[in-house]
Order: sequence, then C-alpha cells, then structure tokens
Amino acid sequence: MDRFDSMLARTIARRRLLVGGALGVATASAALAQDGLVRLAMKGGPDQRPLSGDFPGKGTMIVQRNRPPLLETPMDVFDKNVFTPNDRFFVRWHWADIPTDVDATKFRLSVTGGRRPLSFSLPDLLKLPRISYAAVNQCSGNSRGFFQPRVPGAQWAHGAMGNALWEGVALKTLLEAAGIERGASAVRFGGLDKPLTDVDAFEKSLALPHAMDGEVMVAFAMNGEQLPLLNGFPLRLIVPGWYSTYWVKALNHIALIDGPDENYWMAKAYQIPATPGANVPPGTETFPKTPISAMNARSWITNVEPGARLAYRPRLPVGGIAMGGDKGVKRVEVSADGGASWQDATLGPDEGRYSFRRFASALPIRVRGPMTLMSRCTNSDGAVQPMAANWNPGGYMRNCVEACPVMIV
Ligand SMILES: Nc1nc2c(c(=O)[nH]1)N[C@H]1C(S)=C(S)[C@@H](COP(=O)(O)O)O[C@H]1N2
Ligand SMILES: [Mo]
Repeated sequence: MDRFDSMLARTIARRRLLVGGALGVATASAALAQDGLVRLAMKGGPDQRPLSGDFPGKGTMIVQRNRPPLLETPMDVFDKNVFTPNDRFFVRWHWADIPTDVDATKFRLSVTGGRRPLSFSLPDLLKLPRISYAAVNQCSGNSRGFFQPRVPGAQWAHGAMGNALWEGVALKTLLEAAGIERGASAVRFGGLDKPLTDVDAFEKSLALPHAMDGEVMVAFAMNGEQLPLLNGFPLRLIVPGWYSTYWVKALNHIALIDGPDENYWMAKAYQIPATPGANVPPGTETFPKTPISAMNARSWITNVEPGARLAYRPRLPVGGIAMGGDKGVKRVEVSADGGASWQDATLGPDEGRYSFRRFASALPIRVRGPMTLMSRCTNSDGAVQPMAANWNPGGYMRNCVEACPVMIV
C-alpha cells in the first residue's frame, strides 16, 4: 500500500467525523477551555486574546471568535518549521452553519455546467492523477489589526496564514472530464457550509484560463494527512499564490458558468482599490475597485518577539520566514537600526515559489538600549516590501516591512 492508499483507507474508515467541544451546540463561549492569554501589540486594538486547545483537530490557538470559529496561529509556531502543522493551522469560516459531521463514504463532489454533469466520490478522486506542491494559505485580511487608522473586520495579527504541502487532483483534470462548452468563461466553487439566513452562500469563482492552468488543485491532503475538519475536510480548492478567500473549503460543488459571477462574495466582498499596493489615503471610501487576487511579498522575524528584552551579545541571531506572494523569494535582508542599514540573510531550502522560505542571519549589536529589528523580502519578480504600510477600508494586502522593537540589556 502506498501512502495515498493508506490515507484513503483511513479516510474511509473514519466514516463520520463527530465533533463536540468548542463546536458543539451546547457550548457557549463561556464553556471554552482557556489555556492562557496572548499579548497583542495593536495600537488602539485588543491588548490580549484567549488561547484555547478546545477545537477539534487543533492544538493551542488564538481565539478571535468561536461560532463559526476564527482561530489564529501563534507566531512562535512559524519559528519551528517552514511548514505549519495541521493542528496549528489557522481557521476562518464566514457562515455559522459549518460541517461538523461529514460522512466520507456518502460525500460527492459535483461538477456541472459542462457537457456531462459529473459526481465524484472520494475513491473516484483518489484514482485520478495527482499533483503536489507547497503553498502559503493567507487570509486577505491577515495583519488587519495593525491598520492605522483602524478598519473593521477580523482583527488578525500576523497569524492568519500557514504553509502546507498540498496533494490532490488538478482542477483541469476534472473540468476536462466534464467537457468544457464553448462560451464557458469562469468556474464557480462552493462548499458544505451554509448561511443561517437568506443570503448568498460563500462561493467564489476563477476565470476559466486560471482554473485550467494545471496548478489550481482540488486537495484531499495537507502535509501528508487528510484535511482537518476545520480546514475543509474532505476537499478544498488550492489557488497557489492567491489569497485564501478563493481556497474554498469542504468543496462539494464546482460549476462552469458563462458570464461574470454576480454572487455577493465575488461582486461586492473582497474588493480592493485598483491602485498600486491596494493603497488609498486613509479615510477614502470611493475609488475604482477590483476583486482581490495575487498575494505580495512579506517576511517576519519569528525568533524574537516584539517588545522582548534581550541580553547583550555582539551578534544577535535573527531568523524568520518570508514569502514571495505569487513568486519565489529571491532575497531577504535584515536590519537592527529600523531600516537605516541592511544586510543579506542566508536563505533556507527552496520549497517552491508558493512556499514560505526560512531565513537566518546575525546582526552586529554595538550598544545596549532600544533597537528596531526588521526583515525585508524581495521576490523573484524584483518586488520589494515597502517601508510604509498601505491602507484601504477592507484592511487587505498589508505587506510593509514589519518593525520588531526590542530592548538590549
Ligand atoms: N467553504 C468555505 N471556504 C472558505 C471560507 C468559507 O467561509 N467557507 N473562507 C475562506 C477564507 S476568507 C479563508 S481566510 C480561508 C481560511 O482557510 P483555513 O480555515 O483553512 O485556514 O478559507 C476560505 N475558504
Ligand atoms: Mo480570509
């Protein structure tokens, strides 16, 4: 048995995923087991948030909300490995009626709008040719809590992201099997979750050429395991290089469509200013808009916490993770003086253009006192993280150089 077949066996054996705990109906937020608090350095924002290990398939996570769950990955997790473990991977759902019980033997993925309507069981999908690559899943509003002036929406710090090795079937394979009619222009995706009221279900779409690029994937595995229930068991869409609003979870219907998608989630939500860096002067409300799409270059120092007091040493080791957005990471520089001077960091192994990449360096420290550490990524397209933060009312696409103030004692 190869490892996929054994995964299939396990997936099917685990026929029903019954969950209680923090997702159970009887569980109010008061009943959530709290495993401490995390401090947040958001100006004008929450000072701290509860940590909990009470969610199915999840270790200790930062709890933003519990119905539906909005769980953030603590920063120290990113310091340990270039891949984010499944049980520490962030969680975000829009509508409250999320799948808490999926029968893997009855589950079907439908593909409609082509020449023939298709319906795939999980064993059907596991027989098809597979693809695999590493890719960062990042919420469009990751780091929104740091926007100044502040904007509404989930007040994420930097942990609404994660990197995993995804495995599944190329979307192209499924669309070709369905037979693409002339006139089809886009592909729409939806999952098992539902709104509680009469509003549009969470559905997203991609232009047909993008959907057919051979990279967009219907994934059944994440880091060599089946997907955690909260990350979309049994299937999710992977759109490498693009923000995770397109990475539809618990994916159970795919439709070829022949016109623009007027669904709320495509036509109204997740719109960014059509300006460089999605940047408009703070307070601007009217501007030309476009749906959010590709990610941009970012980096974070992960071995030092902002606000840390560090014992003096002549060379301070700094390390962290970088991402190129929809391109690879070409270069990471680090600074100990708030960006006045920079030195090149050493890059870790290249896990592919859509993956996180680790970096490490040692910064010379001359005097004790306050100091601002920074890292700056350049992607393979030559795009460099800007020093100044962008602003837009949705709190999207932050990618400025992040400051990590420390005190050397
Ligand atoms: N079915 C479904 N898929 C979804 C969503 C959702 O609400 N429903 N939210 C999207 C958004 S906005 C994000 S940030 C990611 C979060 O993925 P994760 O929970 O696996 O980290 O799921 C995306 N896919
Ligand atoms: Mo998101």
